[in-house]
Amino acid sequence: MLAALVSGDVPLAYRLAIELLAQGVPFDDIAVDVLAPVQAELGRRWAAGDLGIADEHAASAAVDDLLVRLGATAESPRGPSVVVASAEHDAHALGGRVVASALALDGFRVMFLGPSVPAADLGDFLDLQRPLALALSCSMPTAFVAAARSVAAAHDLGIPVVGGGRVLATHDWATRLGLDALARVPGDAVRILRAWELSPPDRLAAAPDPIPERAALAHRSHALVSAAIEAGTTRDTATPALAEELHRVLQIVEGALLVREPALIEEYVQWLRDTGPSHGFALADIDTALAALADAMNGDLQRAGMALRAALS
Ligand code: B12
Repeated sequence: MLAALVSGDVPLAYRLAIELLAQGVPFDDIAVDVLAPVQAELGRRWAAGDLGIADEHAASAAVDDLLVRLGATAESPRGPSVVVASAEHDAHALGGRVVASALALDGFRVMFLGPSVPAADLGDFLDLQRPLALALSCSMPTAFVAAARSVAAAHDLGIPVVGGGRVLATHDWATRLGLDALARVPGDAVRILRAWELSPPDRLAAAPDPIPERAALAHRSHALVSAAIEAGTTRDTATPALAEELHRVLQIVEGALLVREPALIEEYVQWLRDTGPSHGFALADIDTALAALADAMNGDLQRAGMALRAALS
């Protein structure tokens, strides 16, 4: 399957998947035991610098194509409609696509919006479509703040939200993001949504308390990143990519404060240190830039700066 997907041989991957389904292997098992490890292997190769972004995009597009084909084998939908989307700032779409296909195969009418959907636009779409529920995918803590905004947009319309995805499955973030339910695998989402079809949640979950740093982070993030970059990058070619990473670090800091979990910052910094050198950043540049970023977070952002500094030691 890995060889077929990396080389873009979707028809072969499709035949293999159809064969598994015909042998009675549940769709969930194919997604969890076959496609997720394939993608994890791609991730490992990318992190080690052995696979370029274009190779990863090609393989992800092949997986996406495969999932669409599998979802299209469903009969005409009989069930209620469900909107599936990834939160804004989350470019990962395949988890949502798996859920969309699983729901379609179970008879739901699925509207799949793909990656990085801004909460306001999501709200407009939900208002027009009035689905049974929103299934929200979140792969990275960079998208936590946006995910909470997406949940709020659905709740404003009285629409419940089931969440899932790589980062949500690791801890019980559900209550801290205001989700009405958390599903670890697509099959769980199918069961939860079937239960909501019969009896929607009595009360929607409470939203997390907004963090006081929100406005200052929104206004100052560009200036903060510029200050951190000026503090010392030795290779100009790496600057735009490093700036992008620093913006993500700020999103992580904001997300970590929202869900009250400082360890998220440390994990992400470690990830950056581990993978940066194989993507053109000198380790020393990363550390200098992160320390400068933490130093620049003064005034209204003192608490956020302290959280980042603590993660650097
Ligand atoms: C493909 C990929 C990408 C592609 C995504 C393409 C696409 N069309 O989706 C691209 C290139 C865009 C990408 C970008 C980035 N990525 Co990426 N990516 C991956 C990779 C290799 C595979 C993800 C995937 O598709 N998995 C397969 C799907 C099917 O699995 P899944 O998403 O977990 O979904 C399953 C469950 O979680 C669940 N599920 C998912 N959603 C939902 C929703 C509901 C409602 C339910 C019920 C269930 C559910 O069901 C699915 C089936 O079991 C992972 C590595 C990995 N091990 O996962 C890294 C990974 C997630 N990426 C990572 C990173 C860091 C990034 C970048 C920051 C890299 C960069 N510096 O640019 C950017 C972030 C961009 C952004 N703004 O979000 C890290 C995250 C590390 C961390 N600590 O958070 C990972 C883990 C790679 C790594 N090991 O370093 N990435």
